[in-house]
This record gives sequence, structure tokens and C-alpha cells, in this order.
Amino acid sequence: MSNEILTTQPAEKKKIVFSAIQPSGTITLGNYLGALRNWVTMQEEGQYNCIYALADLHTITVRQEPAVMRKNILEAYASILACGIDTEKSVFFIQSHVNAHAQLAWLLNCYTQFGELSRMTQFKDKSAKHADNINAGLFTYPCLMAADILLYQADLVPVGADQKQHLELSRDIAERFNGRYGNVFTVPEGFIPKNGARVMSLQDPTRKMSKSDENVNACVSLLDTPEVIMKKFKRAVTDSEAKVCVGEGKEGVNNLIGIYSAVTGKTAEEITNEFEGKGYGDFKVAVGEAVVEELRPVRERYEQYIKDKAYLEESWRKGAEFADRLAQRTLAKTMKKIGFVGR
Ligand code: AQP
Repeated sequence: MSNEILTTQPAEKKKIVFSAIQPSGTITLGNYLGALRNWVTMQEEGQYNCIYALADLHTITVRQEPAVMRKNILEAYASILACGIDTEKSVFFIQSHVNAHAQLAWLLNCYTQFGELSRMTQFKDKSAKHADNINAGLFTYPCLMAADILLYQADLVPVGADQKQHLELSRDIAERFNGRYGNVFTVPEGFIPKNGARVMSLQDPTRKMSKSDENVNACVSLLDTPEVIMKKFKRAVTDSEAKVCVGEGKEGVNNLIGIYSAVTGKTAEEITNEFEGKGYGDFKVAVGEAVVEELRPVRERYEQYIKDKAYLEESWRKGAEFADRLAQRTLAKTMKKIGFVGR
């Protein structure tokens, strides 16, 4: 499909979907159920031209150990292939391999106001969390995200609730730029993917499950062994009511029901009926087993990919070459409009 984006006439063009994920730790069950599984669905439905990126430039807004960062990038790339991203059907590349991201981000910095960036709630949250390192990158992160999206003239961007504000800013930047220079950027629409589950921490179910959570029991990784997955679910925080049903003040159980539902396709009502008269022990085992089976093929494919460095390199090179051609077109047009003189 890749060449289709470059060669087809506008009228025949499929909509372009862009999405990215940060290699800021081992990919979690939350990333999988909330994002990656939908990436694969969109790829397989064939309705869109899908462009997916591993957003490594974004990760350095928080300090990274070089060796750990390299390992995370490699593992995340292999994990995403293992989830089912097929480089014959989707463009899948590593952000730092395409220079245009950093270049367009600089340009967009100059078309974004200090006040707009100051209002971003993620900036406020992350500055509170990393008070010793409130760097300029953390502040201008939304401009890099806007560059990621606008470079590919993306029509659609699947977003979780926490990224809505950033997408709105990308739209504002695009509209402002187009207003001044004519039609340069496609103004992207956000959409909430169907079946996009939000997975919460197993230890503090009022917070979302995150790769960078320091509590290893809070988060199920795609690469956890079945034994580890079972152990984490058995330790998951619940409540004292001992009734498997959705309810207020039952965040832990609500989360487990959400996960079980996302994996098995059963509704919350069906799940409540299934566990009528049974305790949380049985329920947690059932959720753990369902997740183990869901992730088993992913982990098996991951073991193959991670051993095959040559294949990984070939895939990301192909992805970067293709992404680069698309990105350069937008970058060149943007620079010309602003008034730069070409080489
Ligand atoms: N818990 C979650 N439930 C559902 N979806 C989730 N996503 C992340 N966590 C959950 C979705 O995964 C995609 C990629 O996210 P990201 O890596 O760009 O950043 P993030 O949302 O900040 O992910 P993490 O795991 O929480 O990373 P850290 O710990 O580094 O901040 C997005 O589509 C996101 O919605």
C-alpha cells in the first residue's frame, strides 16, 4: 500500500491515519488494548493508509539512560511488529530516523504561543512529576507532536482522552498556518477508536496503567511471562464487597471487568452473570488466563523478531525511507511558504 499514498490522485486517496507511541518503557497491556490492537484493526480493514511511528524523540523530555533507551527502542519496535503491524501494509518507522520531524517542530514552535503551551495539562502534570527537570522540550512537546501529524497530511488521529488537548492544539496550529499562507496542512480530526479500552493501574485503579510506572505490579507488560501475568492479576487491588459487577467505588473491579471484556468480547452484564456467587479469587484467575492467552501469540512472535536484528533494521529502514519522502514534501512546501531560500 505504501506507494499508494504517493501515487494515487486525490479523489481516489484513502484517508491517512497517523498514530505514534513512545518507547519510554516496555509496552503495556494498556498500550495494547488502548492503541496497538486498533492500529492492527485499521491496517487490516484496508480503509485507510496507516502511518505509524515509534516516537523516540519524545522520550527524552524525561532523562533516559542511553543503554536502556536503546534497548527500549529495539524492544518496542519488535513488540509492535509482534502485535501484527505489517510493514507491507502500513508505514512503520522510528521518528528520529526522519529528520523532518525535528525541523518542522522548530518551525511550528515559532507559530505557537507561550500561553497556549502553558495551558497544556500534561505539561503541568509532568512538570510536577519531574520537578528537577522541567526542560524546554517538555514545554514544546505539543509542537513536536503537531509536526509528527502535520508532516503526513494526516486526516485522522486516534486519540485517548489524555491526548485530546494536544490534538486540538495541532489543529489550531494548522489552521493558523493555513490562514496565513494558504492550504499547507491537512487539519487532522481526532477520533476515539471503537473498542478502545482504557486500562487502569492494577495497584492504583484511579490512575491509568503506564509504561513508566515504578511499581512493577501495577502494570502488565506485553513481554511478561504467563506466570508473572497471573501473579500480577492475583495481586490486583479490588474492594471488600466481593461482587463482580460494575459500580461506584469499585474502580479495581471495574478495571478488571473492562480488561476481561476487551479481551473476551463479553459485555459487563455477561461477566457479572458468569461470576455470580463466585469470589474475586476465581474472577482474577479468569482475567489473568484470558490475558495470558491474548498475549501468548504476541510474545511468541516477539521472541522471533527480537532475535532477527537484520530483519528489524531492514523494516525500519524501509519505513524511514518511505516516511522521509512524504515528510520532505510537506517540509519543503512549508519552508517555501515561510520564505526560506532552497539549497
Ligand atoms: N492505560 C492505558 N489504557 C489505554 N490506552 C493507553 N495508552 C497508554 N496508556 C494506556 C495509549 O497508548 C498510546 C501510546 O501512548 P504513548 O506511549 O504515546 O504515551 P502514554 O499515553 O503516556 O503511554 P504510557 O504507557 O502512559 O507511557 P509513559 O509512562 O511514558 O507516560 C496512546 O494512544 C495512549 O492513549
